[in-house]
Amino acid sequence: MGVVNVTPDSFSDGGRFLDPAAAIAQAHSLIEEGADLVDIGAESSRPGAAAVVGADEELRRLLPVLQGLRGVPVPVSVDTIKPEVMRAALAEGASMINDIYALRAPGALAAVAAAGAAVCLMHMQGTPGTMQQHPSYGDVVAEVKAFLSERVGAARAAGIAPERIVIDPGFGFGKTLEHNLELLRHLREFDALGLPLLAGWSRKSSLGKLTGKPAGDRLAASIAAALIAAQNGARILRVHDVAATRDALSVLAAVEETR
Ligand code: HH2
Repeated sequence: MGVVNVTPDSFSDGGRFLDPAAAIAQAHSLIEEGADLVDIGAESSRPGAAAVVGADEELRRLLPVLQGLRGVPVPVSVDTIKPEVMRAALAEGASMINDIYALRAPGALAAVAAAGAAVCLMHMQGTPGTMQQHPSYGDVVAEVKAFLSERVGAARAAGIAPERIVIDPGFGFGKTLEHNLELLRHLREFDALGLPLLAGWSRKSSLGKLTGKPAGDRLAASIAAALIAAQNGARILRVHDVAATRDALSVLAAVEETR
């Protein structure tokens, strides 16, 4: 999954793709690099993100990009927490909603169910504004798993078919470096939920803590994390650097084929 942020303030690519033409071009490059789907976001969820963007502004950023991507050969996912944005994006050709709130906003379950769309349900403790202040768990793996299991139940009860659901432990969302590492180590335990797992480590601050490098210099660390996630069962990797991640995955695939 290649990421394009149509935002002024995303932590790693903020401002680069705010212009719709630049965002569309970036999505095309990621597809050429081998992305199997693209994820378009128009509201930053970076830790400490202050102002919540209104639905009008989010749609103003998003819709021209979705219009420009009509007919691309891969599914387009939209990273949003707002039901009205979900409905408009799905009407504009998106086929998946990537929701860091896991469809907890009133009306979100119905918006996805009504369109027959796919969804990624992600775990987050708290909200982006405050989530990194005091992340706290008894057993992070068990708690994230229980949350996702509850959200999958809610999605299924709302009429979303299991074939359309992806789960994500939400690396960096209300989690310390240790929590993120613990989840990565125990990713296989999420197999018990019987759904494809998405992992997003690309350029995240935990990698900055491990390497001492700023977001723009975390490619090697991002690939290492992506590869470990893939080895531990992740089926979708949400990344900014598609070509390099693909190269790493082709080595892993070759090794696994001969096992
Ligand atoms: N991470 C980010 C945003 N959306 N969605 C899922 N499902 N999983 C993730 O790990 C995830 C996500 C944060 O990264 P980015 O989009 O690059 O930054 P920002 O939120 O600042 O736009």
